[in-house]
Amino acid sequence: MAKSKFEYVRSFETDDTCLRNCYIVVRLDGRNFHKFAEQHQFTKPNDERALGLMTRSARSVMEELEDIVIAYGQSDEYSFVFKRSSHWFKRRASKLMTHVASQFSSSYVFYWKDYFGDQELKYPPGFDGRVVLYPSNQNLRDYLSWRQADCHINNLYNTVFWTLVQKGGLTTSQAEERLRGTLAADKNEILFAEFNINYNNEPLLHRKGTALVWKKFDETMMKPVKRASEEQEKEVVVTRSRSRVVALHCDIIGDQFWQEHPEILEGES
Ligand code: DGT
Ligand code: MG
Ligand code: MG
Ligand code: MG
Ligand code: MG
Repeated sequence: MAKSKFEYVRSFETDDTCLRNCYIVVRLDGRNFHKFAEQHQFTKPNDERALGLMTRSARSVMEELEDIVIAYGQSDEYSFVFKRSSHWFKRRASKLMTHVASQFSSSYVFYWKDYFGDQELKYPPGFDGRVVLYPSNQNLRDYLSWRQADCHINNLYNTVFWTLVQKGGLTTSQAEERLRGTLAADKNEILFAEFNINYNNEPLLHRKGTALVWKKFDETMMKPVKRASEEQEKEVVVTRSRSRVVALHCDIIGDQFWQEHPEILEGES
């Protein structure tokens, strides 16, 4: 086919192929969710509806796109890990990132009513995205550990902060002042000594965030089969192996999670 004289503009496109043998991580984060949470009356510090909708949207990303082996989410962010051998969209960073971001955003709006019922969605939310490559299994585990540690640090702070305000009657600036310079042990102590709250009994969803992984299961169904030797069709039981996305609220920093889910990490040669 003859090329038009405009064809040369194609050469302005830059190559953004992700390096081979690396896990590709796409992390999304809600744009200005400080305001979004306020405008939609999210409960503080954790809104079950908002967290549920984030995870529903992430599930849609995993089910609709290829090669995502694990996703991890907390607050207004979700990280998606593509397997290191993925060839989806020729590993082009912009394709992967924009597919994740747009599938997630449209799902967030699409499933809004399932979590917020009649409460109106006041304006279209947006999510930023970035791509990071991790060459080793250890790097990838450290990345996910970093996000889960962030979840823990923020949730502990927010739990004490809002307890001081909601139950302790402090103003937000008094609570901020009270917590300045405190360590994790101090925060645990405030909760326990003053409010009889054992932080370790707070919901795992809030303390650990959400990991989405694929779980295999056997599906059995009846299938009509007609053998040559027989006149009539017969129903036989067939079993096939399928996978579904499951949500876990557990520690992903230690070894146990990775021993229980050996299919996530690929061997290193
Ligand atoms: P950004 O990401 O730079 O556009 O700005 P933000 O405002 O999204 O900041 P970010 O992502 O660092 O912090 C997340 C915000 O989302 C934070 O202000 C609290 C809010 N948020 C997330 N989850 C919840 C929730 O369950 N309840 C409430 N009340 N707020 C939440
Ligand atoms: Mg941010
Ligand atoms: Mg944000
Ligand atoms: Mg955030
Ligand atoms: Mg197209």
